[in-house]
Amino acid sequence: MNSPDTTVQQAKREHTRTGMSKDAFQRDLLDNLFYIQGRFREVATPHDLYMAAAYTTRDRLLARWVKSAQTFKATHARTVCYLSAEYLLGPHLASNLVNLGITETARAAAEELGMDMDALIEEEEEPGLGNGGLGRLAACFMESLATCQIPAIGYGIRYEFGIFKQAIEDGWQVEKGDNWLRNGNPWEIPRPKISFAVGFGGHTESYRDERSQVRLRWQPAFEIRGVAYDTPILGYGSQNVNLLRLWKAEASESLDLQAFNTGDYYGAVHAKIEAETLSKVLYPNDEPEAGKELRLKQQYFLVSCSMQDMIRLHLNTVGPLEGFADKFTVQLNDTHPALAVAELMRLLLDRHAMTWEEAWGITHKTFCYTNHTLLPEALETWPVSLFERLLPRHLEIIYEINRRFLDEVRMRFLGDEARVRRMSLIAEGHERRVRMAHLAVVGSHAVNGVAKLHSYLVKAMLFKDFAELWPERFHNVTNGVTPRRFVVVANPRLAKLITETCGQDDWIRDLEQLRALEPHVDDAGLQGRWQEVKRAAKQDLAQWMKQATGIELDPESMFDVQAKRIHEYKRQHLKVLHIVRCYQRIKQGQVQGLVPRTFIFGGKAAPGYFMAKLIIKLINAVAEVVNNDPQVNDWIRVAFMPDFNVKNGQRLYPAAELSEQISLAGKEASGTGNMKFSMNGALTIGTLDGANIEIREAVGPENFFLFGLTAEEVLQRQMTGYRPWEYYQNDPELKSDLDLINSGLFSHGDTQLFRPLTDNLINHDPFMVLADYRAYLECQEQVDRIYRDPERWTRMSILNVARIGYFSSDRAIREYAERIWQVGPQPVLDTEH
Ligand code: T68
Repeated sequence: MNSPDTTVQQAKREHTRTGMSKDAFQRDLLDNLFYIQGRFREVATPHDLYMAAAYTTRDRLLARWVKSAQTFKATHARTVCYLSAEYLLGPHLASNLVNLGITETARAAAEELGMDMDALIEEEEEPGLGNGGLGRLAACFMESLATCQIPAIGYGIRYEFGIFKQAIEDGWQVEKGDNWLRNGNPWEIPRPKISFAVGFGGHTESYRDERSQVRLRWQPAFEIRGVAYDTPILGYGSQNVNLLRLWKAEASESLDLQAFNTGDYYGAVHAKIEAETLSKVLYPNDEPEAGKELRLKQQYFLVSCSMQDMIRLHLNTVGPLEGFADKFTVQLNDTHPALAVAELMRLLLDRHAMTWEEAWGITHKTFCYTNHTLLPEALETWPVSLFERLLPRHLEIIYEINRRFLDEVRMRFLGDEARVRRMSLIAEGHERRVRMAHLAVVGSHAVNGVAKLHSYLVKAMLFKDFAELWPERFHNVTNGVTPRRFVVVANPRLAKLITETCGQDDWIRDLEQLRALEPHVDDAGLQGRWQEVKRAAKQDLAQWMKQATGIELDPESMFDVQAKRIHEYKRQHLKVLHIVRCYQRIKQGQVQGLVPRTFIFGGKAAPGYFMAKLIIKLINAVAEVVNNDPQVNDWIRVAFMPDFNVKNGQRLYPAAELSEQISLAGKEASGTGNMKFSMNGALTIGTLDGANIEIREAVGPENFFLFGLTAEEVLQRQMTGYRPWEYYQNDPELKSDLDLINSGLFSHGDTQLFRPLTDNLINHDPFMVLADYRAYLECQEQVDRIYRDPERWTRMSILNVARIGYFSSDRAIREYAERIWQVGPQPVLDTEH
């Protein structure tokens, strides 16, 4: 037992690790440098200093974390479980300092020690455990859940390699491995004791239980283990800390023991390596699905560990599982974790001996599903044969869910067998496949899209049959992004200006308060400072770009940015056609009305997506010619920012003046970059797609550059037959732009290089680039006209920010909480201070 003395000492010591003063932070920084990194100031590397700063910050949030856990346990709080194969977190240090409210303290503490906090922040290698919007949304939601004081656990996979790093070599994308854990991860806490066995393969068998009932069970051929790694997620302006629990795959101990004991040393090591490959690497999206057995294994691994963990927590805190759906609500982030429906059924039926009706009642009350895409090629299906081999018990359960479900369909729609076939969880064909989206819809009590138009199309097209059967199940929750990371962390100058103008910083947790900017919109003082803030951000970006790519940006020119994954539906090539048009006009001396512009692109292409990679090459090819031609150089420049990730995004959003949101209407589910740019004062040029529509309504149509076909017009054109070659033949400028690309001018004389792209545009053009070309150019002329009037532009920019409050992820989370999850805030009290 501790003597009273040591307890007192311990308390003191704890206090030193949580103290929010500059002195405490400083002392602990040096302490951590010494005791964790084993270094002293004089020999510490920048990475040592970053680690010390990270641990010092982590110490300060652990107390809140423990208190949160205690509060949630004591109050039996209803908990949101977010199930997602991806979390695109971005660097932790700066954002945790902001959410702890100690950015300035930490900065001052470091400065006195001769350290530059910005340099330490730069040192952090971000966890890129996601592809793009979907993974970043999950990260924004975790932060907003904590800010809104809603108890939540995010479940995911601890990929050893996140999204690849992108280098540009000779204009082409080259993928490099993302070994983000190489130097250690100070933000996670391993929980070796929280681990679960996950089975694969084998067969199912029936047996009689103690009441002589015939039951089924699964005898897997092999098992691996999932071990929990926990990362605390801080809220802003609240004491609440939520948990991100990521699973790492390891060899099961029994397997270890067996193999080692029987003397098969190499066999045991091999099995270990094999097991660990399961959480090795994040799959890039958009690739053909064939043969991705490992991906299905990953999905099941995530789902099985997470559902077992929830059941463990429930049994430990609440007790009998009947009340499971009152304790937990589980959000499926797209269909990647949809297997959770079958896994919870299996656990309740086979392990906890429930009847089908009991188990289904709970399962159905537990799950909700968010859809993120309408693109047919992105809808997941898995071959039945693969299921049979890997997850035989789950296939049986899915068949039984389907049998009961289709009976319901038949009763409702007598004799409509076509409908039954369309709705079935199994697609019949030469290869039978499981439709994961149907499993998610049938297994959930709420289904939502991520912007108004998208949710409408989900109901009217994608899940039309389901919406006719269960209209009350379908919802819309328009996406949002966290202003902490995307304004306060990314753009501190703007944050400061907003706070000074509004007279308070409450806008950071209640983004609607940005409206307080509106009365000042015509204030010349504000306008001037607003322009200075943008100018400074442009200079920062120019400096970074010069050092990273050698390209010199002109901060005097308009920064026109398109940053997002490279995909044909997002139409980066439409932007390129605009650049080629500008180039030709300048070469022909038609510069009247033209405004100097810097075109900046950022984004990764899936490694197997040829056309997307060719678009990157085209951008860089055009950049090379444009940037090296003194005749056009003063007017336009083109830069491709390599390795667009969260960190680089934070450099881009503050510097952008024009945000390109130019997807073909009806294809972008929501978009979230559109919100990040607008929050940082960029004006949007965009189509009526995804959340663009709602952004335009919010900021006012007069403050948004609209062009292009509507989703409805797109459908009409497709039905009546779209003939892109007619545009090519009838629009001489369009023809000349495409011909110039094919002339070899941008490809050192190679007239074939870009043919796959131009031929596809002229002959097929599935995303109607040619149909929107003319409207886009005209709209860009309008952009130029307004940019030449800085006062007017600045006014529009301020209004964009003042009216963007709706697009905070806090608002989105409150909508989920009220309409979908039925959970309320559970404040964690600050008892210490
Ligand atoms: C995005 N989807 C939507 N998918 O495209 C975007 N896909 O409109 C929306 O704003 C965002 O989700 C958030 O709702 C994705 O990002 C993927 O990354 C993905 C990953 C794996 C497989 C399929």
